[in-house]
Amino acid sequence: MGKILHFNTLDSTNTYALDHYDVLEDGVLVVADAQTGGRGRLGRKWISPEGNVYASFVMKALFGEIFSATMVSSLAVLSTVKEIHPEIPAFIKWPNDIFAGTNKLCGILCEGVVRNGKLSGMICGIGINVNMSPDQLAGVGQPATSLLAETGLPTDLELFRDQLAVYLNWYYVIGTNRPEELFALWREANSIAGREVTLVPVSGDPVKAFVRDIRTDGKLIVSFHNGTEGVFDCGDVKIDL
Ligand code: BT5
Repeated sequence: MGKILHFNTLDSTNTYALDHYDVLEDGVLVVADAQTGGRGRLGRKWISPEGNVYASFVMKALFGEIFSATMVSSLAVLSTVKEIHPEIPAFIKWPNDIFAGTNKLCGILCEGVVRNGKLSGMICGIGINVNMSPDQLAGVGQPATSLLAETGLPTDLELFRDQLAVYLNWYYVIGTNRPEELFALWREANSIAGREVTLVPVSGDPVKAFVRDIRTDGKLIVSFHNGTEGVFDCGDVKIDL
């Protein structure tokens, strides 16, 4: 079973884990019942009321590409959701989300820890909407869902966090021993290869493309409608249905 360090409220579990990295054990999961300053990517906010899972996984071993840390986290979330609620149509939505259907269920923010000018480890922050009500979800600002909204049933947070910690350590061990196997599992769980998508870069206009494959560093190999090819790694993707 994975080790868990529990708090009632933190500003952000990622900030706590980054600030206390040197004294935290490898493989520990820092969890909070609520966050007052939950963070997304690129300075965005993560809405963090009580009732959900907010967790940061401490990885001191580096393996494969940097993106491997995100692979560990997204596979662990997907396995936990599928084990507790197999009926939910959850999937990994490139690059760092778990979706159910067309709605965001979970966001992941992996941050590097630098010591003496070198990457020393990774902190992977995971926010999963568990018992968030439809009213609360409406305030998120983009299509979002929760385990409660999907199933109509409340989920035991402690059970979910315990299972998540087990799966995180499970995929962490696979990644450190056999990074190519971790990548194969992640690639398979990712529904994006072979799909028509709209690439939404961080700056610039959205553009339609076909995803040919995913590289081991997590970047997408795409072809555009004018016949050219490219690599996409910076921004979001909308899957064209
Ligand atoms: C993410 O960012 O999806 C990464 C979120 C990581 C949150 C975890 S919670 C534990 C740990 N501690 C932290 O402080 N952070 C991590 P991004 O792809 O940038 O998505 C952010 C966008 O998602 C926001 O701009 C909103 O549109 C939307 N959003 C905010 N809160 C949400 C929620 N609870 N559920 C679904 N979408 C949300």
